[in-house]
Amino acid sequence: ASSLPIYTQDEVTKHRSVEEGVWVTYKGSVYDITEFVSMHPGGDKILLAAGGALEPFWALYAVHSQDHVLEILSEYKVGELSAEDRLMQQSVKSTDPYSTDPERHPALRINSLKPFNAEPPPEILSDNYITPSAIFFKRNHLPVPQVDPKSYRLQVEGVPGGVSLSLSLEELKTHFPKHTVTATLQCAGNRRSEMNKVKQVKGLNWGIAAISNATWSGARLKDVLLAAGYRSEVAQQTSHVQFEGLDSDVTGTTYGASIPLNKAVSEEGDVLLAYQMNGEDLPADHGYPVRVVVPGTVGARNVKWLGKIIVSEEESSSHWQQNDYKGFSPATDWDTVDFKSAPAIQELPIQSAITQPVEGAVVERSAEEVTVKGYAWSGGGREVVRVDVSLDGGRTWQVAQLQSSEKGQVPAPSPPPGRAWAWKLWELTAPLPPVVQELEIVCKAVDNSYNMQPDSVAPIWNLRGVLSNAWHRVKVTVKE
Ligand code: HEM
Ligand code: MTE
Ligand code: MO
Repeated sequence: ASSLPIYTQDEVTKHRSVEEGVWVTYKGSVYDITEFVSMHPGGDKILLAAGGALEPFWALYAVHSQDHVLEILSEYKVGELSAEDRLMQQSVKSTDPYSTDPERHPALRINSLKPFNAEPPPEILSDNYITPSAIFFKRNHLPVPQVDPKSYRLQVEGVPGGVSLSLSLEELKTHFPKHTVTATLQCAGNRRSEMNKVKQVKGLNWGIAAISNATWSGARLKDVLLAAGYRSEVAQQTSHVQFEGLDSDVTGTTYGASIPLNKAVSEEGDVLLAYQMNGEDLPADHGYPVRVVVPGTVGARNVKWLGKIIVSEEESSSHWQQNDYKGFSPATDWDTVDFKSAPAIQELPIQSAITQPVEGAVVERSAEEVTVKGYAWSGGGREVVRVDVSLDGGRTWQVAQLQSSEKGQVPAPSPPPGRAWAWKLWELTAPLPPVVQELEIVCKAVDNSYNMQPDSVAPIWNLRGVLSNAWHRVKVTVKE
């Protein structure tokens, strides 16, 4: 039993500012966190909980479900909540904002449950040229919003000299030609775990599968902007197209991002307001009913659950456009970083990775051969033209076979120049090198601008762990 005083909820509620003191409750205890407010790593969002319970906020920001957070909290305990008020709290039990998230495929490897972030096992990834939606990597910053397709409206604003539009799902589907694009999406944080091994970075510890490939169908963004009165003579070519999602946090802040207007209106840009993925309605996790697909561009700009499109002279002011998804020097740390000093990531660099065999696998000497598989992709519509594979840590190389459609199907014709939006899967079957007990398998890809991957990760390390695209290395044992 604690000898600390007992407080009523009314007394706690009086402490909601730094001047009056900031009190909160957690599991029936009372905390005076006034001193901690200025030290909080999450900034002054902490004040949202002032005078009330932490639980609903911590349910939204799962970063708090760690022992070290509870240890910090325990230092500020000043009392217990009265039994009556405790009962009250239990009856209005915090509703979990993630309780309406959809069911997910059990094969996914979960990086974080709330919000939901998961990637498929790599060996499944390379089994399908078109990634089945159920195992397509999922990257959510917030709870999945529930959108009623009947009342859904897509707002379009800010077209210079044009008009605002408010389109129903039906109108988007019937007033604009349907266009289909096969495009690979990759998160800027794909392969972050390899950077983490060099030195700790901040972010989800993605393996090599925060990348997937799908066919997307919808209206061209260009056509919708034209319908809103877009004319190239009037538009500022330096403008941006901002996208707002319908997913939001407790403060009502929505997910947002932007792309350059040039990409949005380009005949060759293939930017879609997609309502279908792999021939079906978009799944809830991938943006139902409408998402932006910006081929060749980092995942973060492919805004899901799209609510609003705004043409503007400014980039999106969203946290994810301004203070995240940017690259820095290995010399930059959290004390010196100035997010304004770097451009937002748009097109991604050349990338490839080995999906089979996986690290630590055993190959039998008696098999005489080893088959290596993987994916390769480059941003900005640049086509992968070659993948080199080494079985001896990069001393000697062999050229892998590239696959640009589902196995057994007629190979897709080469994409028009600058519009290679989809990855290539690749494969190499080679004789096992004699004598060795271990293979260090390495891959590296080349795109049609002859961009190549850097050979190691340390020189491209950055504090946020983005743009991790060094040669991929996998060690396997050869069993005699
Ligand atoms: C992050 C403590 C209340 C929002 C953190 C972290 C700590 C912390 C230690 C860093 C965790 C890590 O990265 O390992 C606390 C304590 C609280 C509190 C002790 C109460 C006494 C809140 C509340 C909110 C909030 C009420 C929101 C309404 C956040 C956010 C971050 C964060 C958004 C992530 C910041 C980032 O990484 O960008 N908090 N927190 N916190 N907190 Fe809190
Ligand atoms: N759109 C909204 N509205 N909310 C989000 O959290 N995440 C972005 C992007 N679009 C996100 C979003 C990020 S960082 C990525 S990598 C892709 O969606 C992931 O798309 P996927 O979940 O369909 O794979
Ligand atoms: Mo992402």
